[in-house]
Amino acid sequence: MRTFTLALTLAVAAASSVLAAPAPDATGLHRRGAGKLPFYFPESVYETVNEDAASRPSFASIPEDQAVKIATDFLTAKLGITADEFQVANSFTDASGTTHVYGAQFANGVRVANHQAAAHVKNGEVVSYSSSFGTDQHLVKPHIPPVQAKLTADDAVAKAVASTGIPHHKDFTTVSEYVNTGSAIVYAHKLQLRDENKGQWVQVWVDANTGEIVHSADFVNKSSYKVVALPNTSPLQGFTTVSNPEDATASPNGWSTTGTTTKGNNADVAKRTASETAVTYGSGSGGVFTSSSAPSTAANIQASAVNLFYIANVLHDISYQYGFTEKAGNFQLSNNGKGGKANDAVRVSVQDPNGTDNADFSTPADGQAPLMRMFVFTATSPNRDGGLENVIPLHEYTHGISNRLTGGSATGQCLQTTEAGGMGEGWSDFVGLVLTAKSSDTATQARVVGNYVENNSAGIRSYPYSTSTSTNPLKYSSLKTRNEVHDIGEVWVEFLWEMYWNLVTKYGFSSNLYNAKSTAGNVVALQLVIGGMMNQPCNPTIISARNAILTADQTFYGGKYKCDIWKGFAKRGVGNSATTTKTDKTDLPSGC
Ligand SMILES: *[C@@H]1O[C@H](CO)[C@@H](O)[C@H](O)[C@H]1NC(C)=O
Ligand SMILES: *[C@@H]1O[C@H](CO)[C@@H](O)[C@H](O)[C@H]1NC(C)=O
Ligand SMILES: *[C@@H]1O[C@H](CO)[C@@H](O)[C@H](O)[C@H]1NC(C)=O
Ligand SMILES: [Ca+2]
Ligand SMILES: [Zn+2]
Repeated sequence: MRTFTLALTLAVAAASSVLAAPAPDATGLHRRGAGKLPFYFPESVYETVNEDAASRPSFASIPEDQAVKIATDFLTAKLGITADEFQVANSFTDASGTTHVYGAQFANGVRVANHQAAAHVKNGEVVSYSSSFGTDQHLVKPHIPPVQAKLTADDAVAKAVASTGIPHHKDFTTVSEYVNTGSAIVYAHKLQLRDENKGQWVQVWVDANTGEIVHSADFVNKSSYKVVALPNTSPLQGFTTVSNPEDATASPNGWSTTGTTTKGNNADVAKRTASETAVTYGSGSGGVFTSSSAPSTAANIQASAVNLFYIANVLHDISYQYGFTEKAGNFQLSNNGKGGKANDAVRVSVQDPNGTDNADFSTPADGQAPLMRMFVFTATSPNRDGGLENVIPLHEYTHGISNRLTGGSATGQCLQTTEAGGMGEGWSDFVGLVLTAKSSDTATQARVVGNYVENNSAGIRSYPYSTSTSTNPLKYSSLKTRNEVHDIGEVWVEFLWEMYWNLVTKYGFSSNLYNAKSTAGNVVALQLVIGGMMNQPCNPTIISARNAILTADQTFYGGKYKCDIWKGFAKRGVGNSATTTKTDKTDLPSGC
């Protein structure tokens, strides 16, 4: 395991700990829906028909097609429609033996989009049903207009794009449907609009005769989290409510499974027992933190759980853009059919009872869930919670990324030598720094980690990170006397930090880290570092890890940043003629 402040050398599947930092600005983090498009859905009814059938165990379950027939006969009779006015869209049988049958009303062979109905069959009997187009008592047969369109599907697309400003999502083929608008049934073209960068994805029904949008469905789930919003680092900068922070590509089903707890596809964040059994999840979108009360108060556990859920998910979503995907071995409960091994969402232990003044992260191979343990820090009174200083959980999660990417995700054993483990600590601090960087930062500014939990402006490393050699004098030869992984990591960060600033100075800074294709220096630096992890050998040395970054520059950018990388490393002694003996060499290769 790697820890945040201490050198723990626990065996097993390489755990790691540390500090980390926040993320992108509002543009990158805030996802919104598609505004106020029309939406109408008739009031739905739900009725239990047969409680006895529901509660009886299912003995010999009948074939599913037979259950579907029972459901369909029931619904058509109940709703007063003919067999060809109802079509089943999907059905399945659950573990209790109940067959769920879903469909919609059809008229003139065309689906009425918001006239849905379902029936649920167990032991050959309908146990309950629902519908959104009336019951036998009050079904009003609406006037159905003919299948007639003045506008083509392409016309409808053009009109919808023009009126919403959202591009057409061509993966979805336009179909014709009726839609109940509340005042009439309208014949419409159904199509999708999507802007991945803005997190917008809507389905709209365009009146096939007037071109007006008459109905819509927003596929983007709404959520909000009260957190220490990246790029802020700790509660000293306050809490902010971030809305819809999910990235639609990395987390197509959102972050929270139910929208009510800190449990989802990417992370499972809870207060746990010493044996790591989840006891209390964070809930809703709340988040309270008062520094005058102990971290263990319920409100503070809630604040920490929500913040940790946010950080774990942000880093999941950002690292995804740079290549830490399902196939590369990332941490997800379900991989949505995109390859890799699933069932390994990050488990986070909020205010873990088994330690203090630290944090750690254990990374088994792909397919086995890692564990991030966050401890309370005891330097202050009241104590402080490491889960609220963003660089700490960012640092920890990055141990997971570096362990899974180095040498392939199937191993979990490729950062085990002291030098490789030291770089593991370094990558974790580096990602923390990158995600908490602000556009106003400067190269020579002192960046510290752990200042909040320790209530010490110097932080917990031996020097602040900076390109100034007086603020931070570390160089390659410093490793002749540094043998502890965090001490080694500090030196590695300095090499990366010099490279980062060469790139930011020359190519600028973007506060949107979600666009990995950006040419901004900070985005390029993050891609080079994550790309380097994919290339480097199992248990790399500093020389081979640097060379793997140079290879990433070749593969991603055709070698464009070669000299910016070399100059960064050479300034701190890892120049062209440097060897594993750790003697400083500041020379550059020819062409730089
Ligand atoms: C929205 O949330 C619901 C319930 O949490 C989930 O079933 C659905 O898949 C989510 N959809 C998207 C697009 O995130
Ligand atoms: C966790 O704490 C329990 C008692 O609080 C102790 O027995 C156990 O050894 C600890 N485990 C670890 C991994 O520190
Ligand atoms: C942090 O340190 C300052 C001065 O060093 C001290 O006044 C303050 O009480 C400390 N805060 C906490 C929460 O311990
Ligand atoms: Ca996985
Ligand atoms: Zn660490």
